[in-house]
Amino acid sequence: MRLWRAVILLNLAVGVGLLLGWLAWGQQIPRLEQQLRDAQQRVLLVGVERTWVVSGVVRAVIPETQLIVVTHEEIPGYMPAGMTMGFKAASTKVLEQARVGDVVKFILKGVPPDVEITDIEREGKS
Ligand SMILES: [Cu+2]
Repeated sequence: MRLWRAVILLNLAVGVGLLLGWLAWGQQIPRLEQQLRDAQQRVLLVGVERTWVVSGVVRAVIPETQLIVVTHEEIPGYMPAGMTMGFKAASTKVLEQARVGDVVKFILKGVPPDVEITDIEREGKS
């Protein structure tokens, strides 16, 4: 066999090997990256400021303590769904936007457990 034939065959073998390797492993990378992102979403990093967009229903508004009591959906990495609890409103404006019985989406922001509602938006009536 001539040398150039051996070189071409070797290159082809390496090329096929790389292709098979990419097919086997390379295509897993996007899936692994997605899993990593999901896991990071679920882990509560202590001492790190977090922001969540949370759905819920307003149950009470307590101006004296600046609290909005809501039954909320899951807050990933922080709280399960179905809890009814009070969150501090970041401002009087936010507090005034909350009405008992409203179905809302709100922004919860802070370093857990020191979190507060920085914005609230009405989506409907329960
Ligand atoms: Cu809760």
